[in-house]
Amino acid sequence: MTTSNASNYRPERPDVSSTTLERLATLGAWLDRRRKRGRWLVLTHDNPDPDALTAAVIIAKILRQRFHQQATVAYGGMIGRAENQALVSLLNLRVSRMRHINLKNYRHVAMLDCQPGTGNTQLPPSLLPDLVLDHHPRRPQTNKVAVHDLRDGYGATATIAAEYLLASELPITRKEATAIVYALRSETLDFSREFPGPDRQIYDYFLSLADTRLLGKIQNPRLPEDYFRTLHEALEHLKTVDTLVTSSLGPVSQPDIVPEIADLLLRMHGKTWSLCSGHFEDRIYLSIRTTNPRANAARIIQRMLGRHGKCGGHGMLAGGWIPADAEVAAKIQLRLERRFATLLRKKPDKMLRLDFASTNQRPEPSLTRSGEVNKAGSPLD
Ligand SMILES: [Mn+2]
Repeated sequence: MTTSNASNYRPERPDVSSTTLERLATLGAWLDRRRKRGRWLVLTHDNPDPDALTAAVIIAKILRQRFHQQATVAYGGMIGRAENQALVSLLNLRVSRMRHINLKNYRHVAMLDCQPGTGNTQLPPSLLPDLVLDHHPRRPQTNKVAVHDLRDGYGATATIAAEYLLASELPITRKEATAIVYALRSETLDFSREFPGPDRQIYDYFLSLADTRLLGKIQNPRLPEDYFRTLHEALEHLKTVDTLVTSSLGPVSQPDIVPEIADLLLRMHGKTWSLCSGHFEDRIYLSIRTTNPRANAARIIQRMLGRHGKCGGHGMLAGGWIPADAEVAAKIQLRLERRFATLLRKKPDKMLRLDFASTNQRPEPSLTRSGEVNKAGSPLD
C-alpha cells in the first residue's frame, strides 16, 4: 500500500473489545425490560472538561439513535475555558445547564466521567443513576448502578464512549470525530504519558475522520480580557519553595481558570509541582499538578482538604473545593499553600514570593523631539 498523500491515510477501524459489545448488549437488554421509552438525562461532572462533554454527547447520540430513547445532555457549574466554549460552539454540541433542567421530567440518568457520591455533580445524593461510564477509581455507590462500565486504565472517558460508538455501528460525523480527538488530546495532555487502554488507537482512527481546521480553531481560541486580568493576578501572587510553585487568586469569574493557571505554572523551569486556588461562590477551588508520573496528586489534595471538601483526580493532576466565605478565603488559601508544602516535605516558612515586578525593570521609552516613541534598541517586529 502506498500513502503518498497524508490526507488519504486512514488507519484501520479499531477492533471493539468484547467488554464493550457485552456492555452495550447489557444496556439494550436492560432497556428492553423497561419497555416504555424513557427520557434520559445524560449528566457530566460540574464545570465539565472536553472529556466529560464529549463522552456525554456521544452516549446521548447512542441512546437516541441506537436505543430510540430521548436524551438531554446537562452539566452543572460553568464551561469556563475558552477552548471548551469553542468546542461546544464550533461543533454544535447540544448541552444544557442543569439550572434549566427539571429532574422530574427524566426517567433515567446517565453519568459520564464521574460517579455517584463524589459531590462534583448536580445529582441529589438520594438518586442513583442507571448508567455510569467513567475512568476514575471506583466509588462504592457505583456498584449499585444497573449498568456501569469503569475502566481506570483508560486515559479518557471519551475513549470508552468512542468504543461504544464504534460498537453501535452508527454513522460517525466529522464533528463527533473532532470532539473525540480534542477530548483525548486535552485529557491525556497530548499523550505525554502512555495509558494501558486503547486511547492511542482510538485517537489515530478518529483523527483521520476529524476536521483539522475546526480542531485548530478549538485549540487556539480568542481569549477574553478577563483571562489576561486573572493571569496578571496569578503572576503577582506566585510563591515558591524548592520545586513547588503556587498562586492564590482572589475571587475568580469562573472556577475553570484555577486548573488552567495550575497547568501553566507547572511549565515553569525547575518546578515539578504546582498549586493554584481561587474563590468562587462560597467555595475555594484548588488544583494540583505534577510532572512526576509516579506521584499521587489525588492523595495529596485529599489530605489537604480532609473531610471539609470534595476532590478527585489521578496521579498527576487533581482538583477539588472546600466551602469558604469571601472574608476568610485568603486565610484558608494561605493555610492550604503551607499544608501543600508540608505534605511534599518542604518547609512552608521557606516559601518565598516570586516578585517579577521588582526585577528586570524596563525603562520607560523616551519620546523624541518630534513626539514619536524612540524605538532604538528595541527588537524589530
Ligand atoms: Mn476524564
